[in-house]
Amino acid sequence: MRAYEAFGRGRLTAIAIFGLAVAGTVLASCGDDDGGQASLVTTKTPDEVVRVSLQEWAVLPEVGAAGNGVIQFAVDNRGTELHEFVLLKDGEELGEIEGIGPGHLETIRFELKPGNYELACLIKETEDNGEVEDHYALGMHKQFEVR
Ligand SMILES: [Cu+2]
Repeated sequence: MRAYEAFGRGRLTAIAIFGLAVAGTVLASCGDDDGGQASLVTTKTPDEVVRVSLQEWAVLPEVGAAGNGVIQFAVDNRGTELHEFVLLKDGEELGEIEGIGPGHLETIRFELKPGNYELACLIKETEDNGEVEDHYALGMHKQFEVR
């Protein structure tokens, strides 16, 4: 009986901890005023503009860091292949410009908090010979700091 009670309490404790963890997660995401990740893309007036060149096989921002706030990335494909521009944080995609053709310049704005981000091209193409060309693995990614 005693053992059973102990087990019962243990389970309740486990449930309570789980409940707190869930509540904590919910509070954390509610407390983050940006809400969902998609809302990091904005149409607000930029505080800063960062030019980024794409080429085979590199993502080359003209600066490695920017101040927090609204940052506009002006992305220029100087390569000969189709590329894209993706902003990542901890491996999660925060937004992207898909399919930027060679010679094209496109822009995207994000409202960003301080932290370490990554600029990348995530295109994976299967060549005629069956080989997969993975732009990220070939080197198309670069750390970017928001201060
Ligand atoms: Cu690419």
